[in-house]
Amino acid sequence: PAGTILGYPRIGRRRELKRAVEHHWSGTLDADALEAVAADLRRATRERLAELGLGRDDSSIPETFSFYDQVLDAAAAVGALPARFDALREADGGVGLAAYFAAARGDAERAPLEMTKWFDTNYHYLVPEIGPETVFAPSSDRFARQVAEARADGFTVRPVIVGPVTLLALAKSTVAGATPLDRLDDLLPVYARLLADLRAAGAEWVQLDEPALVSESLPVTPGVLAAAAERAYAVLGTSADRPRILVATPYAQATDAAWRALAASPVEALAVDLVRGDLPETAPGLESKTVVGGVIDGRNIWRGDLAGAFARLDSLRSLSAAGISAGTSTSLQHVPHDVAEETALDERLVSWLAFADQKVGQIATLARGLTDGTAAIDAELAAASIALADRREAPGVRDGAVRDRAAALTRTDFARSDYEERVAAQDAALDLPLLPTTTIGSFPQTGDIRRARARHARGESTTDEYEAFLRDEIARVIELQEELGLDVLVHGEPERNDMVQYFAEHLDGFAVTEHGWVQSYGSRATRPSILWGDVSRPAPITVKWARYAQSLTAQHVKGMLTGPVTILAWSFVRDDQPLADTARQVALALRDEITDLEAAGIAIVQVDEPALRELLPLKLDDQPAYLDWSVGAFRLATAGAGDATQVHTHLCYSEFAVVIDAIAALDADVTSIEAARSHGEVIDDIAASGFAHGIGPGVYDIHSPRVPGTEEIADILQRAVDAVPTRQVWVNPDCGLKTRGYDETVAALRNLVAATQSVREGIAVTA
Ligand code: THG
Ligand code: ZN
Repeated sequence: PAGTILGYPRIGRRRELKRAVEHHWSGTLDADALEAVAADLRRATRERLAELGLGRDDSSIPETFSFYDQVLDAAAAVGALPARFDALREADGGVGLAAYFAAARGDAERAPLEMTKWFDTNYHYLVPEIGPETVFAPSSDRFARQVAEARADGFTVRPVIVGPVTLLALAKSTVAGATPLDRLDDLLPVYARLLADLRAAGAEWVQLDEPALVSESLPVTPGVLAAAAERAYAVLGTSADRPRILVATPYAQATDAAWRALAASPVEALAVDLVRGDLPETAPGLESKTVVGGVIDGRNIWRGDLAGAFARLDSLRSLSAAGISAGTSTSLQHVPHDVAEETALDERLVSWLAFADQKVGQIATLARGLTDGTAAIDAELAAASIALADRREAPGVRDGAVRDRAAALTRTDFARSDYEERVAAQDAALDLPLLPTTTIGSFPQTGDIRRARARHARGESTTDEYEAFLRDEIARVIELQEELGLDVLVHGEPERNDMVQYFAEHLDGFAVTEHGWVQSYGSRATRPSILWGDVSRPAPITVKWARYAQSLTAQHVKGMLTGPVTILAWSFVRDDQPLADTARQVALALRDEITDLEAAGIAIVQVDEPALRELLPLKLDDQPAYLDWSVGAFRLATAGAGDATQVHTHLCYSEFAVVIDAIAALDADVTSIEAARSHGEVIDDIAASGFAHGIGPGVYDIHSPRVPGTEEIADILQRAVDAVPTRQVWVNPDCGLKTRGYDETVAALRNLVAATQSVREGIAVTA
């Protein structure tokens, strides 16, 4: 076909899948009923895609439904689940919903698979565990059943499966010293069987996603990955009774070695990301493959330059004798369903946007252009160009005052005084004990809080009533922390729906959607804001709540802000200027907020950057420039703070090695990090790096409802005190408490304070 998409959102236009899956988990919807909801959703998706212009019977409609995660789907299909889930398999050894969901979520006896970020996106996948003991065997006919289901409705769809190289490259080894890729030759026959089953079910094409082939940031080297791809596609390409194979390499450009391996392999088609990558100069074998040119961006929500996209596609024609297709750069799972749902958004903004359905329409247009010639799509190309020109000129997209301020910045705007001077000023101003205790910022978001916010949003309560509710909530949280004996308090953030959306709602240059949900993991989704114009702060954002909380206590209350990199990472960002420029604008708005917090009597300000690691580019060459601007944006946001103001930051991950220098370069006074799940090993990394500022290694894991014992916390804390000079060490949970219940939170914090007391006493005795 002349056009296709690499994948489509699967959560449903109204998050139907989330509701159904969560009902199933809570026992109010049985497996058959869940399957029926899923089948209806798939059916509606195929009909919609056909309506938008993809062909019903030419394999241009991808089948990318998933109950939870595409990596887990592939692992389940080949039987690669850890043995602890064996008891949940079906009588014939098949992986049904019970084993599938247990692997995703865990149960009373079994830990779930770990979850981690999918390349440089905000999607999270489940990490397969693979070792010498893993038995690969066909274990689910789910993919084939979906092909047959579509066929019964008159559709010939293209099933999409994570490819064997990527499945193994993303897995973690169950034994030290081995790598899952060692098992490739055992896995390939099972993939070959899977392909034959798909063919038998009626599939003419299959898409195998191999994004691992673009990454330079995986534990396996690009050379090893390319060799694996060569082997995998030599075997699968010559396997019996298979459908035609499309190999997709989204998220960046495949490495040269991987590209050569794929071009020379016997597969029929390659899908390339032409938004984040290009084609390499030479690729022997390419002329015999269909090339799906990924010119429509699967990662952003802009309508973009359609004429440019068509010209790029047209220029590929000479490359391939087998033909060119229009494609998306990645699956559309990273964008919301349909901009037509956004009835409250400004119309002019809407005219610049393309969500998944609009992008499918663009693909249909480009496909028609490829078959019928440019003249056939002139009107559509012109309309897109007019929208693009309108966006360039629209008020708010470029704000002279914002630009002048950014242009006038000098080196000194990015630097605070020497750390030792700040320490002296802060010691004098803050009067903190050794091993100060604190929390990361949010307290449990109870049903009451969510309901109060929803009522206010629907206009069912007045702003006065809502704010009175928030004041009560803050007073309760402050009193609780005083009673627990914590040293540095927080207001608990009851006024925030989400740590990014809250700021987006209060800054100029952002718009928020009503239905723009994007899957984050499993049944969970976020609604990224749209950063469309120059960013500025019309009024203080957090100051009122911080001042109120501080008025209730003699202890220090931290001001709580989200950092510029995280605000960008979790929003849809503009594509018409470098991210670095946008980051500076956000940083300047935050800088003003800090000045106002200081004036309101706030002595400690925390600027969270949980996403600093997330945006790290997949290509090594691109990483230094990224770290330079991202660290610069944080410094710009915080460097206006006086010496006596203590700047904290919080980062949510435990692989520090790659970014440790960047963390040090942030120049925060205190950094809290996730460390509980790696049992304090992170501490050793920190100590080895010579990190010299305050550090709060998370002493317990907030991602689990389990209440950690006092001794267990004391052990982790003692380990920190043994490794790092005691005066640097802070005591805190490893992330915000938003998702926890109050009972477990209070019990855990009580133990945290008791553990700190006992470690302090030990220090006093030996001193
Ligand atoms: N905020 C934003 N983006 C994020 C996170 C965040 N991306 C990375 C990480 N955190 C993702 N983690 C989660 C955790 C929970 C949920 C979503 C992403 C979640 N979502 C609710 C759901 O799907 O039911 C919806 C929340 C709502 O109603 O607003 O629970 O913290 N921006
Ligand atoms: Zn965190």
